[in-house]
Amino acid sequence: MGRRPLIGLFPSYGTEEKQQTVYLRYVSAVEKTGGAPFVLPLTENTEVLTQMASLCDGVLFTGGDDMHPSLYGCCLHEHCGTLTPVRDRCETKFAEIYLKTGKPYLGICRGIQFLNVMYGGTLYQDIPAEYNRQSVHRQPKPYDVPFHKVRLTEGGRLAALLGKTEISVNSMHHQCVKKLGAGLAAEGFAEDGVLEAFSDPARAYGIAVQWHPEHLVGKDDEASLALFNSFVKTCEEAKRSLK
Ligand SMILES: [Mn+2]
Repeated sequence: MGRRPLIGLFPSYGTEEKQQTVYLRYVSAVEKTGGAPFVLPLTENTEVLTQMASLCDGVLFTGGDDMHPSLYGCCLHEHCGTLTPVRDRCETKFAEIYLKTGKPYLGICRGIQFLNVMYGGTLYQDIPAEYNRQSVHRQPKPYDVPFHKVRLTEGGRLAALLGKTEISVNSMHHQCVKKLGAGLAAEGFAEDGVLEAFSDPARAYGIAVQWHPEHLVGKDDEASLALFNSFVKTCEEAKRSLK
């Protein structure tokens, strides 16, 4: 058996103990679909980040705290959530290096918001306060059950990948994409118009979603498995073509 593709997981930052953490659901989902997950370091060291970027066959930009709105040119809204500037700085610096390699990525929750900002997009800092007071995108526990529908863009990358134009997803976010970043393609919207997925058509694999497929992979949810499977498979192919 060949070496599994190495999938870098970007971690969250714990302010109290200055620790980095990753939910094991991400680890399990990558493992289950054929990848070898490893946690990237929270550092701003360019040399280390460059080495890490070249080591990765793919990167999973994980969920987490809100980004500081100054990163997309906005003032802090009173309903913006918890901020972790350490993660913002390290992740931005890493992504600037990694995205230039053209290698695959998958973004989840904060991941879609973060990547959108990296492409020059902006965010609603709080959906009820800034987008629509009636919109509910924070479901109660349990999180491994669908909460709302997502209509996928017909003829889009994600619709082709999943073989359908509508899926049911979970939802644990209070921010979302406002202005879509340059060169990105909208891949799906909730019924209230909230953007739930995009892709970068210039990349072998660049997909980001607002929901949490890693919660549903364990329950063998078809669309969540297809998302992780296709990501890891493209990382495997990209790895071979670069060697
Ligand atoms: Mn949602």
